[in-house]
Amino acid sequence: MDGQNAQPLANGHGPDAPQDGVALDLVEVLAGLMAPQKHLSPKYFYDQRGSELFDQICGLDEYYPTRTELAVMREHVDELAELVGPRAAVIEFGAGSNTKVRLLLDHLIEPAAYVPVDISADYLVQQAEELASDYPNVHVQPVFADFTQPFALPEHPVMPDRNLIFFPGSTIGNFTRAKACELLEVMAAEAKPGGALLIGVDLRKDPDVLHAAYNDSLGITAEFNLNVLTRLNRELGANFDVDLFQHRAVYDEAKGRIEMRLMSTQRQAVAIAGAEIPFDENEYIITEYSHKYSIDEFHALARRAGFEPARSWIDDDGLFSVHYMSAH
Ligand code: AVI
Repeated sequence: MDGQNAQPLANGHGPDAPQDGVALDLVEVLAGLMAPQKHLSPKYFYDQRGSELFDQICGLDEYYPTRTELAVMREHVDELAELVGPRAAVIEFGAGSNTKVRLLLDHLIEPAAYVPVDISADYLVQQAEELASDYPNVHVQPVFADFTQPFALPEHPVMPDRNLIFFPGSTIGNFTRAKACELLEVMAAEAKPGGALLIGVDLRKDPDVLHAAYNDSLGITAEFNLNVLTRLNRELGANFDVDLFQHRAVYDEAKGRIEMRLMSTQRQAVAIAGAEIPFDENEYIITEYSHKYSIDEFHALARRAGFEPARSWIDDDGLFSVHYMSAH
């Protein structure tokens, strides 16, 4: 791509990419709200306000993952660059924080290409334009696709020596363990034999630390969670009274996961697209899982999906892990 003209390659999706994160799917939303355990997909958090709130979460003292992952990457990036070798194509699943990919592009040996893959075209294009002008020797080619399904990779002017799949932020934790395995299988296929994966994974830890990270004292995570109801009102004409729901984040130690919930403070009914959704007092919608792994657990999962763990780095407090794995 030439600096100013970042045109994402579409991969089986229509030309009208959602401008505001992933578009709400009414059928999916209703099915989730009518299920015995009400649920909504976490992909719906990220409208413009939700993305702003998530950025604020990443800067909170209590929310350790973002800064810890970056610190671990910074500490080991030279060793990582050696392992990756020259002329890699970095394929990022989800167009995330520029800081992390810049760290990679600054330290890898002659990186050949950068391919951010996302379903939200506005972030993709903006991020790609900035990177293309700052890294003129790197072929930046965004791909507009749902990365949970196999997608076609673009050609590059310089043939990369290997694909490096990059999936930071412990976003893998937002998938159930079974879905995480399927996603890792897609990654192994996209990496191709000889390729590799660099992935950030949040670790199991003291439940109090997790509780604080997902129930922050400033209430930003609460606002982030409740914002999805405001979005349903605005975009689907629902009539949620947001004041009658409360944010709860609960750690289930046996399952190794945070459950983000929106709890109804009273018995009530909510109307959405002609349907009526009844709530009992204290009944809740699950809006997100955030799974936590031990190193061994994550290695076993990745092996099942077709990766061989090569290096795992963690911070001194054992909060967060970054793994480099080869695809076979
Ligand atoms: C994006 N994802 C990895 C975050 C997490 O920690 O699971 C989303 C989040 N939810 C609440 N706080 C942050």
